[in-house]
Amino acid sequence: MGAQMENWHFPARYDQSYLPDPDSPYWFPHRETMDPQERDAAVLVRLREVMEYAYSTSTFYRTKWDAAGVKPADITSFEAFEQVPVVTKAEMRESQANHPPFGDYLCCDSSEIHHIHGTSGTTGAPTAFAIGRRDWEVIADNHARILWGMGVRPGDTVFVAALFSLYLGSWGALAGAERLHCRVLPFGAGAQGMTARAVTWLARTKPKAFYATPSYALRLAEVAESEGIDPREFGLQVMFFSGEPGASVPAVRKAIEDAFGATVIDCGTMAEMTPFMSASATAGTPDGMLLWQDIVWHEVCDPDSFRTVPYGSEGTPVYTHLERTSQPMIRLASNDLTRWVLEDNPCGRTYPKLPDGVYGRIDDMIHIRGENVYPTEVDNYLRGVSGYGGEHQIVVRRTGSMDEMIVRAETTHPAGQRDAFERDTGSGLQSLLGVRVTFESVDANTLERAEHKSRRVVDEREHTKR
Ligand code: 8LQ
Repeated sequence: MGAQMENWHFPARYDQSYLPDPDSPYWFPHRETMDPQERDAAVLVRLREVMEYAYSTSTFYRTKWDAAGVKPADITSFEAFEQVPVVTKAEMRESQANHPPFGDYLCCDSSEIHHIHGTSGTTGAPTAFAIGRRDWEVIADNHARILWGMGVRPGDTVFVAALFSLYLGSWGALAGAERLHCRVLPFGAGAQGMTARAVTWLARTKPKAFYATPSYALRLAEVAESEGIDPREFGLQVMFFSGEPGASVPAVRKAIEDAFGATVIDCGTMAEMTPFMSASATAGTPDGMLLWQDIVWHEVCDPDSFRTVPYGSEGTPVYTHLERTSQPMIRLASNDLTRWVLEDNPCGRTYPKLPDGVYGRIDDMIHIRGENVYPTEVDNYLRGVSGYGGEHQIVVRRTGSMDEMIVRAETTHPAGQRDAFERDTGSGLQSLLGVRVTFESVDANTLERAEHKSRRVVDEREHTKR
């Protein structure tokens, strides 16, 4: 069974010169279209191998699993695998504080490390990611394969418009596009005046594919339009996004499609999980995200028990590397929210799918007066309102003993003519969310635009507690 799966080895080995038949929609036809139960059976054997590797090479996993009474050799069923305790970000931070800089879950020799990346550290101590040289090649292969699935082909120009620094998104997209023998334009993002220059370069090079965060694509469209350039003139065909919800938020997706005239593809798990594109839509199944289960094992779990929920249900993604030998993540808890299904995909791949993408983080969900509000719901709603100026902010504060939610949105309506907009949008939001909303409008182009991931929620209740 495993033997038929193309290049199915641990540690992974891929022929660096391989390219599929140009007419094939699949990079690895068998792996991508095989009976999912057969694939899962091969993955189960692999999970044991990865766990044996991690147990024998890292104190972190040995200590954690010994304490939980888990032995890699006992993982003979998915039920057994679901008993493996999840890894949390807090544990990784602690491991790195005690064993700097990479933690005691670094499973390869430090001479093997090829790239160091990390979290930005804006919300706490940064975490360092160490990626081995061989792992980097394998990541590039995986991403090339997924890009092929999106319809990107050798010789296509791929424009990468995300930060080239600690952030793994841009580097991972670059590695995949290079392995696919594309022409890559590693443009970057984030420097002064860079968005206007991106407009010039896009108009000049007319790339086929484009990678960024969804909020940055909307920002770019605004800048192009302010310079009198229709973003459709860039001729982009495939725009793939990761880093935050957006590409699967219907109104955001439509805004990007309308602005650029391109197919929007959602992808991305977590930086720790690089190859992070293992959850990704395809040209033939452009909506939602497919879970490429032979690259990373994706589970959608109950957030308390961390047992998988049935297909059709909501839960939190838990991820396991099947090919990483440096810092392999085995049951990494994401704290995100999603829903998964297993149904026939138009592209013919037999992977499960997240039909609505990843729609929020458990800790970003606003709990207010007994209701749960997803910031993406507000975004989706506002984008459908005529006269919306393109950006907004959600402020949650405590006044006396009551929590109050203020939504401040930009509008293109001139001052003095906003009453109907404010009244209708405020009451529309209120009935959608089921909580009282104080709605305010401000001039268009006055709220800050994200050059990277957007941060629209200001929860002032956190500050009052301190
Ligand atoms: N996150 C990332 N991708 C997302 C998506 N497509 N939809 C919804 N939320 C998404 C390097 C890649 O871009 C992955 C990445 O952004 O890694 P980070 O910086 O570690 O952030 C991971 C978090 O971004 C996830 O847990 C999601 O909340 C969000």
